[in-house]
Parts: sequence; structure tokens; C-alpha cells
Amino acid sequence: MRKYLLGISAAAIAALVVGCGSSDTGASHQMDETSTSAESTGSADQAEHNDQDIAFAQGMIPHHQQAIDMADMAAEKASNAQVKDLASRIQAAQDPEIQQLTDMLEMWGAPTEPTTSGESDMPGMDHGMTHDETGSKPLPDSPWVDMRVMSVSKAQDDPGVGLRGNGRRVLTLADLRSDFADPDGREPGRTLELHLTGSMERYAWGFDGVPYSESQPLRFDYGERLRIVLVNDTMMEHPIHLHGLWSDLEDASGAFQLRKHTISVPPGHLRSYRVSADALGRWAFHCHMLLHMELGMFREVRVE
Ligand SMILES: [Cu+2]
Repeated sequence: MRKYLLGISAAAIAALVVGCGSSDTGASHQMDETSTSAESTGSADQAEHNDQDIAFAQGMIPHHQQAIDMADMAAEKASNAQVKDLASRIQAAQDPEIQQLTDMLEMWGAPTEPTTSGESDMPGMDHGMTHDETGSKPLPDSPWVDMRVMSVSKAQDDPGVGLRGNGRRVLTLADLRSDFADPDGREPGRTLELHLTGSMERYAWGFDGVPYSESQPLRFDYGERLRIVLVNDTMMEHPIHLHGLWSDLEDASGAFQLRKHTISVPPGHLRSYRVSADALGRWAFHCHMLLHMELGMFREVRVE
């Protein structure tokens, strides 16, 4: 499972690099924080961890447990020999993973189950934004959502899995700042909070638990300045690209930081940015991991 996730994030990096070209005009292509690469060190950074490591490990234990439960059921009730064989291999593979996750959490002195407070006291939450999004928007009960993030981080300075504490200086989002002030200057008139959601079992993706096939366009009023808040409820990073309009990323205090095409949201993180709806038309708004886009993480934005 871990391998699988890491494999996908390598694909994400490739997608980000490919994703730099866009229909917008006059943009300098911002280097994304995750496109920096370095080799992972072996055991040196095993003890090093952050909130997201803990959230990942805590979240994966029930995931593996569920796989074992399913495999138990198949071993008992299935009739196909291939299914039975697969089930027994899944049982064998998941147990050591649960043990490994539990060991890691114990080493970090963290509980094996997540604390359920929506507002956490973790360092990532201390920055407090000027607006009051909580990252806990209620979503419809949907087969397209198999997890919700328990504590949202706004941190921008985490190099990411495999790049922490390895002796290299890694460029992160926190290092990037436009050398101009907010080109629009107006305070956003409203906030649109969208959750990046998915189901690992179905390998299906969407915004707010709704795949594109079942979605309605997001409507922006021509000329308005609005804030988009993205909360990543999944275990994968999603680089989200709004075509036709700029994405003016805000820093942790809610101030203008950086003009971008694509806002990448790591697992369990929140990013907020301002958009001026200054181009009439129908625009694509999607994850730039094209497989995620194809499998639902896509919306139409209408400026009208
Ligand atoms: Cu994605």
C-alpha cells in the first residue's frame, strides 16, 4: 500500500511538471514545491515525523484492518479458488503493515487512533487565518468518499515524504512569494470551500464527494473577487488548476503571497487563494494528475 502511494506521488510530480503549460497569458511558470527531487535517506529520518505522518499512520491502520476483514470474509465464503488465494495473500500482507504502522506511532509517542477534535492543537493549526473556515464542512454521505481529514494543516514548509531532514535544502511553497502586491487588491466578497475527496477502493475522485459526471458547474459572477479554500481529505496530493483565471495563493495569515496557475494541496492540508473572475466563459477546474481528473476530480467553472 505504501509503495503504491509513493508510486502515485511520483506520477504527481511528473504531472506537475507537464502541467505547467496552460492557457493563461503572461505567467511566469512557478516552480512547484513538490517538483524538487532528492534521494531519500534510509533509516536516518525514521524518527523524524510531523502531524501528517501521524495522521497517515493512524488513518492507514483501519484501512488495512478493513482489508483483513474483507479477506477473512472471502476466505470463509468465496468459492473461486483465485479469490481465496488472493484473500489469503492479502491477509498475510496486511498484518505486518498494521504492526509496522503501530510501531511507528509508538516510536513517535502518538496514539494509534486519531483524536477526533476538528480543531487540533497541532502546530499546523496555530497560524489562524483571518476567515473562519474550519475544514470540517459537512459533506453528503457518498460512496465516493472513504475518508475525511481529522486535523487540517496549513503548513507550507514541509518538504514532504522522503525529503525531510536529509541534509539537503528543499524548496517549499513557503519559499515562494510574488515580487508584486496583490494585483487585484480587493478583499474577497465570499469564500467557496471545496473538499478534495476520493475513494481508494473505487479509485474515484471528486470535489465535495461529487464526481464530474454528477456535478453542476461552479458559477462565478463576472468581475467578482472570491476566495477558494481547498481541503484535501485524501491521502494523495492534488495539484488543482483553474484555467482562464489566476490563483492568488494566500499565506497562513490570509495575506496575498503568490500568483500561480496551479495550487497543489498535500494530503490533510488546506490551501486558500483568491480569484478574480475577470474572464467570461466556461473554464476547466481540475486536478492535474490526469488520472484523477479522468476519474472525477473535475468541475466546470462558469464566469457569467
Ligand atoms: Cu488529484
